Amino acid sequence: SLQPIKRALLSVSDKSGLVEFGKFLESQGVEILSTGGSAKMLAGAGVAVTEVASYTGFPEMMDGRVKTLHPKIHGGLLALRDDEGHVASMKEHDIGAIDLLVVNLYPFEETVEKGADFATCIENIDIGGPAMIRSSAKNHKFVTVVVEAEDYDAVMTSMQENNGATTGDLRKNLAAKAFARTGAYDAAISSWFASELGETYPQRLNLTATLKQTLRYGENPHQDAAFYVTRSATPRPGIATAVQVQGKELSYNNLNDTDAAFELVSEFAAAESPAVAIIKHANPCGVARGESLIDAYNKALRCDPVSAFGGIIALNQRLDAATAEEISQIFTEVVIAPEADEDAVALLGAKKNLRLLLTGGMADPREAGQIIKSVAGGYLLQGRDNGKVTMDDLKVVTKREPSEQELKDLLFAFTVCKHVKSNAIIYVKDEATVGIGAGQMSRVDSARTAARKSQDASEAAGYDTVMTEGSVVASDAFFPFADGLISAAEAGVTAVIQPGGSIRDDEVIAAADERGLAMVFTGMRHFRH
Ligand code: 93A
Repeated sequence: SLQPIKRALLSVSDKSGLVEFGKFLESQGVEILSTGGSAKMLAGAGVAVTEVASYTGFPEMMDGRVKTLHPKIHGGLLALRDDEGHVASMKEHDIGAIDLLVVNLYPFEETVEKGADFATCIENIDIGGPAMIRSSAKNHKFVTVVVEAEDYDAVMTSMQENNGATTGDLRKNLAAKAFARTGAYDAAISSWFASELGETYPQRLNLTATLKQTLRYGENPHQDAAFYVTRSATPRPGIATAVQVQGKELSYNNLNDTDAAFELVSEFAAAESPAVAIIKHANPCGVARGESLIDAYNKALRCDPVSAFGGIIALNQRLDAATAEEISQIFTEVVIAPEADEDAVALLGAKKNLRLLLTGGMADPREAGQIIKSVAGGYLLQGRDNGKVTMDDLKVVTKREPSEQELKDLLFAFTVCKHVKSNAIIYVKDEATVGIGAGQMSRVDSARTAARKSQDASEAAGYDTVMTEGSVVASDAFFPFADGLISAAEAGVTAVIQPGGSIRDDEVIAAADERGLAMVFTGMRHFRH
């Protein structure tokens, strides 16, 4: 049979709804125990409360570090009411049963998010609260535990319907929620510590995240899916920070592709020049820098307009009306940019199926971070690929030195490589991709695929020559044989960038020299699987 709640302990940092709930409990004849600030607020509103300090006979001490850590509290929460021994102990030590615990914790996460100093963060680690929450949740057979103001209603309803008691189902659900809260709280503390210690390499798995959106389905309609975002004082601008200005709900694939698009375009500093990336199935089908945003967009589109249909477009600068107008000429799923002009927003507003996302800023390509991938029975963890090859890293290995324009294009091509599924082969001319080979199981196939696609696009556009003619090529990892390089040479490239490091480097260099190509080694590869 259900026992009505007779004694409650209320100790909350987030005091919203506290007075109302306290008044309700009082009306039900519940004796209320409470800590410093919570007691003050209740008493101030005319609710009869007993201070925990007077109840235990121990004052709150050490700046509140010790307020509820007392056997009279924990005994009252943990005692099994149907166990003779427990009941005897309660009697012997004058411990009263506490049937309802209402605690929300010191705002540790918010304190970190605000960028507080180390000592302030430490002071905001709640010890007594989680201890009481865990005691109550363990003893949910008898105790109701509430860790969030939003659950006050459910408790009030249950008490009203059950003569002042709660149902076992509710207590069990609240207990599960309580352990989820203390678990997430400790995870937040541990990941904050890890970042304080400068652990950029993922020694620690951080899965602390909040549900942002339940998705209609995953990669396929028969898969469940959801979008979780991590908490951070300085969130990485991108898919998680983006505000959707218009358009229907984003799908799992949209989110994944939009992330890929924005991460890629973030490689290109907005201050240097406008850049645009067009993405399909998480791979780019066109990337370019331009004199203006619209110029960059048109250059990116030229690479593979067939694939760009229904694609996702990412921009590294504020979207203007002219570019928005140009974008709206073909069907596009998503446009993501740091900001947008009002008239650009209005223009895209006419396209009901197009989603416009604004991130509020660009992401730093050099920032450290974690990449988590699930495998059967576990997770694979690595630091994000924040490597970036610069002019200084390049080693010329051929007789011919690359020209200045070639060097610019080579670096551009290698940067794009980083965001293309391996094996990646990228042809570039005038800081625009002109051929992209992605995800083939052999490097030579990627080289050939890119060249063939470029040829198709060139023919369809009615160009006299294939776009790869006079371009440069990048390979995300070394050419294991000369064949990939020879295929690129046949497509008309004049210069090559690749990590180097194959046992057959000599053969590959000789093949480049024979054809008068310039080649540079980066010493760094950019696999992406
Ligand atoms: O400093 S504590 O870890 N030590 C405690 O014994 C303790 N008991 C409750 N923090 C403790 N609390 C927390 O105080 C609660 O979790 C709640 O967040 C807060 C409520 O304090 P007040 O009622 O004084 O505003």
